[in-house]
Amino acid sequence: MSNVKFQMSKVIGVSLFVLLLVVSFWATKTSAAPGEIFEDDFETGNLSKWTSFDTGWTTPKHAGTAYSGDYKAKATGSAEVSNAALVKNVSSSGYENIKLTYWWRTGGNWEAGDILLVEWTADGSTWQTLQTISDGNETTTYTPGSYDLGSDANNNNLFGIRFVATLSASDEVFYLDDVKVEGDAIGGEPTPTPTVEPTVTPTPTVEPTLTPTPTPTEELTPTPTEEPTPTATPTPTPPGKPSYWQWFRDYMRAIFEYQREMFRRIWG
Ligand SMILES: [Ca+2]
Ligand SMILES: [Ca+2]
Ligand SMILES: [Ca+2]
Repeated sequence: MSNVKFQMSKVIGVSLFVLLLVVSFWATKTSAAPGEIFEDDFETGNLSKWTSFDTGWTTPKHAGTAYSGDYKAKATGSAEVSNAALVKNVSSSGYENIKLTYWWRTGGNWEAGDILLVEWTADGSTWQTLQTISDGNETTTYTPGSYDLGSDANNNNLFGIRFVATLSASDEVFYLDDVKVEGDAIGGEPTPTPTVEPTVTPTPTVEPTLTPTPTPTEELTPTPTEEPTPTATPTPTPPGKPSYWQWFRDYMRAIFEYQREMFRRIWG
């Protein structure tokens, strides 16, 4: 019994230890993404994270046409959708090696003049093109876009990105999901590393607290159960046989004495 208890507490101790390891590993993973300057997976169901967006840009819910989750940004063609921009001005101050990533696909048959431009700015007004999607580049498979921007993008509070659509008909669409702007913190990445280590170090505190507890339970439980059981067996003393009556009397007395002794031991 007590050995089982001891084994149980060992198991609990080990699982707590493993849990702590997992938690601290998870903490490492989450804090290890320090360079995120901007991200939108559009799961808010709106474009509120963006600086501005022109007519044609929406976030309809439909998991089948999203890259992640249920939502993506969508540009739907119409007569008004000419240079329709989805813009994000975001300061990259404190970061270098700026990188823009996103996932995109198209819908419908684009023609000459249907176009989508992916651009970025270092001064807030001059835009440089990173990618041009036009007639012939249509794909219904989500495709990654990934661009390392120049040093002008570093540590810059005028930094911005935009997606500009010119699509003439309602069946000509562009889907955008999981947009991310990342960079390296200027002056190294010491910030995530110390946060990890303290979380791991407290783990030994679990082991000592658990190991001493089973020892007293082992000693105490068996002691009371052992004592009464053996004492009952030795007492019965069979009587001798002088004459018949004498023997009978002695025999009855012996039984009586035996019972009295037994009662005394059990109840009193
Ligand atoms: Ca999404
Ligand atoms: Ca086409
Ligand atoms: Ca068209």
